[in-house]
Amino acid sequence: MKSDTHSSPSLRWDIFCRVIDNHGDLGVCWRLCADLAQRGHSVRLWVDDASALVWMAPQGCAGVEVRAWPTEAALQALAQDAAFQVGNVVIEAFGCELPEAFQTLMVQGPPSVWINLEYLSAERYVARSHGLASPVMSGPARGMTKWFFFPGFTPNTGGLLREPDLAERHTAFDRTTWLSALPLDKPLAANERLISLFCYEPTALPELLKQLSQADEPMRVLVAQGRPCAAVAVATQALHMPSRGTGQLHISQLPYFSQTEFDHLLWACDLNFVRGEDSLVRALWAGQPLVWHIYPQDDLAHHDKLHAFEAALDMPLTLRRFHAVWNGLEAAPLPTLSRAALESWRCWSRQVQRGLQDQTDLTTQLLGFVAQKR
Ligand code: TRH
Repeated sequence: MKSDTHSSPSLRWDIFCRVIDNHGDLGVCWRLCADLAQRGHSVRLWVDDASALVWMAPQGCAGVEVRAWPTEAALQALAQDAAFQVGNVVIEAFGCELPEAFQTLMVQGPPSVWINLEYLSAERYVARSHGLASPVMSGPARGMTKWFFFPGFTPNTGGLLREPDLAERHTAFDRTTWLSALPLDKPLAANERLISLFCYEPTALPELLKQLSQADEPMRVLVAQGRPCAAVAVATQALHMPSRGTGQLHISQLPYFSQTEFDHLLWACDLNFVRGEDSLVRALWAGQPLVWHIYPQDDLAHHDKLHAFEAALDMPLTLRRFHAVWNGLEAAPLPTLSRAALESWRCWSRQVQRGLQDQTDLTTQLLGFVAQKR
């Protein structure tokens, strides 16, 4: 059987994912699984905590089978199961180590292409390391080769996840109808500026809410479920502000959305605060102004990562300043979200969206890479 859009053979994939924290590890893996399945491949997703799929992908996806991270006993049973075959491609996402007993199954079966899918970064090492071989030196798979696959923002990297029908769906999106069906505590008014908020706990959050309450037009902040809702509750309390906002600001909590609906949120808003990895990419595809709360690392490695992103995408200075404060790199006051700033960020976002759309998406690149290595 041939896969639909890219005339590569339909393959069987085993994708392994460990949820470290938050939702990005599973979020990225699920998008990849669904994209592969839509292109005619069959995918097993092995994950140690699939609980978030209840809201992220409530309908599941034909062609994707979700399996619990295999225990030793489960792998022994698979070894006895004559019908079980390791996939043509095995992906360990974000350096999660494959169980040794699964490696043994790989050694015993027909050869699989073994890929380590890495985190997204715009740093220079990404282009240098993308596609490199990593010989396995120990364990049951000693002598085999893993391949590094690095997502990225330039043609010499693995690119970004982007489903073949994404632009078409975006163009057909009916913002007004979608917004009118949102389950909100207070209906939206036509003149409200819409801001989605998906973040960790930025120190500048109270300042942002205060600034929005004093804006010269109505502002609606749509707060994503989970940590963002908790962070906003703490911030409003610290400000002695009603939990629903004050002045020009109205704060509405959102339910957990599916990934598809989360995309719609980003398409519908005038400004998107996003975080981590997957929501950043989706905000780039939305083409609306965005502010990125980068995943903070103890060794402050995220500072370089943020600067590399800003440089790679030639971010305007005003937006870089906002990012520096929002991400806690500078203790300066949070710059004002003026109309002029938002307009210039919108022009930049559109330009970036167009530029990135011209590049080959991650799944297409991955299929090409696998075809070379088989
Ligand atoms: O949740 P994140 O912060 O994820 C991470 C993790 O911290 C991970 O360990 C780290 O490695 C990575 O960032 C860099 O942010 P991210 O990546 O945007 O993932 C969120 C996912 O949740 C994304 O797929 C979108 C999805 N989502 C929904 O589908 N519906 C929702 O309502 C919300 C709020 C998110």
